Amino acid sequence: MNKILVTGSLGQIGSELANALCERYGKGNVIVTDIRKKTGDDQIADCEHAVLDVTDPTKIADLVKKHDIKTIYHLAALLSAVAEAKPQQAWNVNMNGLYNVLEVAREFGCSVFTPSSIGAFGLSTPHDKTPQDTIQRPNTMYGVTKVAGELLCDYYHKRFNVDTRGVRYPGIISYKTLPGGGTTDYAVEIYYEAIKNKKYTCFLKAGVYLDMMYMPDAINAAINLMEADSAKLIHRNAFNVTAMSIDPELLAASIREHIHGFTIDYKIDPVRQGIADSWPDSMDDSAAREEWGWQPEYNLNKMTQDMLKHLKIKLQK
Ligand code: NAD
Ligand code: AKB
Repeated sequence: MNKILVTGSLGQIGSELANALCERYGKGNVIVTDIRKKTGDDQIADCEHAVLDVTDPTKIADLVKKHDIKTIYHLAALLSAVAEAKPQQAWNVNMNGLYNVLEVAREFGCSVFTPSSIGAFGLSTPHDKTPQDTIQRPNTMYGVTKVAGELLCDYYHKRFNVDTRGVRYPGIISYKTLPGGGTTDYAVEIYYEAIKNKKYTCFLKAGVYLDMMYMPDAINAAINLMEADSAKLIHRNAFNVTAMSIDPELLAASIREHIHGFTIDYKIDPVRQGIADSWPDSMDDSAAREEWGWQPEYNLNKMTQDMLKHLKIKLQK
């Protein structure tokens, strides 16, 4: 069995992906890493854990050599809102971190999964049914690093034959680990506040449609793409994938079906509103469906039922 390294594994996606990888491939075959040491509060798989800053190429190489790693799920990054607040650090972590991972992958023959994002698009991109191949001129540091990352991964595949793969994730909704500072975080916060206070003040406007996906689908997307037949992949590093296109009102309405009297009001954060306005309303993910059989399981209502069920247990309500 090839061994797997996960970077950024204490984050929203990493914490759940690490568990799924352990279940699928065995705990002994997964090494989880993050710049932070894990604490008792972290939802993280019971497998080997190491502290790893992805801006340190020597440490990445040491871990890959030590554990004979053959696959890297590279999740360490700063998300859109944090990246706008700290653009220099975002460039360093998102770009130099990725470059370091790709260089180690080239040297040691690893495959690499790297998520891109709806953030890789910009104002001049067609916003409805955003095509797989289209204009990408993002005006955020997060978006710049995501487009450059997609291109860098393509380059490492063509030039060095590194098996690089990736998806453009939409906003990911989950109940285990809180999101790390993105524009779509409202779609997670709203569930917590609905259970705790029966009301939520949203930082994005009503009517802002964005693609979203429930965590189990996001995890399946990563694993299924990495297991897909390489010969069938045309768009290796930047597959549009989506499960639903929703705005805060639609999300609130689906929660209201279960929590009667739930209300939403609005206090707009201009930075995150500006970012959301530049992103697609809905993506066309037909390339992912055709090339590796992408198919989400959760729509809005199925997700809301599951989120509320698990969060009520977590929040003891
Ligand atoms: P997150 O912010 O929840 O987690 C990122 C993790 O990276 C954190 O645990 C953090 O401690 C770690 N980290 C930060 N700097 C590091 C460094 N220098 N070295 C090592 N680790 C470092 O992010 P996430 O939501 O889990 O996102 C994972 C990936 O998926 C990112 O590339 C992100 O852009 C992408 N993505 C996420 C979403 C989403 O909605 N969550 C959507 C689209 C794309
Ligand atoms: C963010 O909002 O930054 C992320 C993303 C969609 O990339 N959730």
